Amino acid sequence: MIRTKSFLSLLLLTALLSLQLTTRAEDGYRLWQRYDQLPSKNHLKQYRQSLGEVMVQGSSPTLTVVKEELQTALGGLLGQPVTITENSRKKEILVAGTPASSALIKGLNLEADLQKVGKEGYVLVSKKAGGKKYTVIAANTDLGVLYGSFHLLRLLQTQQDISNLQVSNSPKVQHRILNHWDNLDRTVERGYAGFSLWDWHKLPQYIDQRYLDYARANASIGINGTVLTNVNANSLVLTPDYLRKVKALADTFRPYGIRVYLTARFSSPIEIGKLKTADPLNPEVIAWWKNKVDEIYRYIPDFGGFLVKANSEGQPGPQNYNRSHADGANLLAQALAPKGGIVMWRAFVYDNNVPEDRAKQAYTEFKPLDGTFKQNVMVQVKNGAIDFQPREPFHPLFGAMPKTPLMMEFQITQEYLGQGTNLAYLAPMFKETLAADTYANGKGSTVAKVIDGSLHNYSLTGMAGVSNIGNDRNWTSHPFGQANWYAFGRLAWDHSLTSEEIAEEWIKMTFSHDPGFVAQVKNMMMGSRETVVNYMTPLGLHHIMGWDHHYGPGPWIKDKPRADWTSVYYHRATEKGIGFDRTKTGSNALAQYAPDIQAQWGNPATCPEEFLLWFHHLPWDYKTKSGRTLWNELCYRYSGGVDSVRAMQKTWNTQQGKVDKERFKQVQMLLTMQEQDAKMWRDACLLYFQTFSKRPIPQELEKPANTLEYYMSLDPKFVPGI
Ligand code: GCV
Repeated sequence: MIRTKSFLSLLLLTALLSLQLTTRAEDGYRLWQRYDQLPSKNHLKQYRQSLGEVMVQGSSPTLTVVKEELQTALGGLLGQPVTITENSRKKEILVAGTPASSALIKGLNLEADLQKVGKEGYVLVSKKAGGKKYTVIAANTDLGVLYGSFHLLRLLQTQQDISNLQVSNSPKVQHRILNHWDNLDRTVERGYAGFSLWDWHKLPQYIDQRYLDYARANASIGINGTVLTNVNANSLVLTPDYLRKVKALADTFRPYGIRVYLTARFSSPIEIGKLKTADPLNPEVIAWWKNKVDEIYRYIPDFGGFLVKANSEGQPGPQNYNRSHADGANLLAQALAPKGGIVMWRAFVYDNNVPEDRAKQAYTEFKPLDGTFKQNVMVQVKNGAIDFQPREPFHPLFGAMPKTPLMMEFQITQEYLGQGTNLAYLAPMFKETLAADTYANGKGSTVAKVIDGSLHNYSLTGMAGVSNIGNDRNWTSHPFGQANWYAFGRLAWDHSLTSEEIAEEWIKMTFSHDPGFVAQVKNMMMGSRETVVNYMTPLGLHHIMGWDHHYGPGPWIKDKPRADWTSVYYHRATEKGIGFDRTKTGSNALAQYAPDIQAQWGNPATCPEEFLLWFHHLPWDYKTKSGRTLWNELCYRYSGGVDSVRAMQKTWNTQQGKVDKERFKQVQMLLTMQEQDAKMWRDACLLYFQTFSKRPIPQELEKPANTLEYYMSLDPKFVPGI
């Protein structure tokens, strides 16, 4: 009896111990690539039957990645070991490869399908041949096979039927690139998720596992390039010591199809080349860049090229020598062209000394240069004309450069949307810009068509996203920040995907398949960006955030060294009204848009309300669409923003038990912070604007918790990301 009892306790102890070992704390490191066993028995049955064995013929570094990923992922998702083989006797198998690497694929007659998908595309098909049933991942290149493998895994991770596959897929833009604003000392400008991933000190010898997982995650969403360094650039990265480190990263990323790019500081010939000038037309400067580029390619034969911020916010550039942006870009393009490299020249330029509305300056500068850039130059344009505000109308340059490939620059990191603490799902914001109609070639000339090259037949196309990734264990600080990295990659590959589909995929892969959870969390995500707009900058307000660190409200910011870095420059509130008049009676920035848009946006009655105060200065008693006065509407929008955060809190709280307790708690705490932030924005902005409007906050709305003086006295120290 005693023996049986102790045997049973031993059993219990062993069971508990093994449970403890297997239920490790969920830290978010695995992103959307969790690969835990799928919950649906029916799907498991189907997948186990058709994918139990994987046949990958041929070998290359990329095919090795394919084999490893399929083995790990299928093993996890199917909950059983999966064999990777070159030959199989099984009746149903998964086969992956190119006609060149695999005799089996070659024999399946997929040429016609493959012709349509180009270098990076792939087909996923179910095929019967020789008495066998194949699930096929076929592509023209090994990289296409990798992308196809990730597509198939996504279908499994979201539990789709794969019994009759007929997928043909290829990216809509060529260059899908993350921009890291990472400094060599590992701080990250506008980064809220810890320090830089790049451990320069330990490179090139030490290859952190993170680099590989970073590459896997990026490849899984189709990202094929990474700019490693900050656009506020340091020329040191172009010296041999650093190039050896860059080479180590490039070698690590290569099998995943990710090319490495660097930011080029325009004054590098002086700083590290000991020349007296960086004038782009000077023969010594031209020779210096050519030699530098040759040197880089000796380290990194597939180096992608340069991203450049010039003559903007203190960065040096061609204008220091009375040369144009085209002269500067072409200097680098000429050096890179023989090697196949590109230049991404940023259009984010504005000058405090130019007495023109900041919103107009990039267009004024670049429009006359259309058609003067070399063939391997893309001009990289932010989604809006100011600076990644929670909402901006699309940048007027998108309708104005038919002869110059324009590359989109989105900001994934939430510099102006609550940084690392606020939940804001950005796909709806990205989509809003992409769907905007420029009318460049008549109705239907969307920004998406400009970017994918179909409107103007660009030979180069691209989309960049300023990264939100750091060395925080979960990569993005806020667990929902991962969704923005994911959404950027998915949209860069295919801008026609909807925000809803992307959210749904991401939730299932990252959190849970529970239908109630998926529906509620998707709903919460879909409204989250609008919520942030409402409690920060409703009705077209913009650039009214805290000084320098940009966290929290600061509509009172004035009297700084640069007028265009203050808030009063943008909201222009007086006792009479509020808003920036950008119509004919004001700065006339509107004239940079097509006539159809001017007609619509130029009249407050037809201007979309979300851009009202972006384009118009209106009296406090102006009647808005709701029938309320402008002042009351502003109060309602700010209050509505806070209410929506509270609604998100409620939704999340009802999900307890449906996700692991670690991430549940993290999101819960962050939503508490977000509610406080939202209240602070509402109270500070309404109290400040009230000093001009001199009108009461409507009776029925919650009143500010503190005085304006209190909010103005807040001065948070050491906010990350500066
Ligand atoms: C990298 C804004 C940010 C800067 C950033 C700049 C840019 O001004 O606040 O931190 O600098 O945009 O995009 O170059």
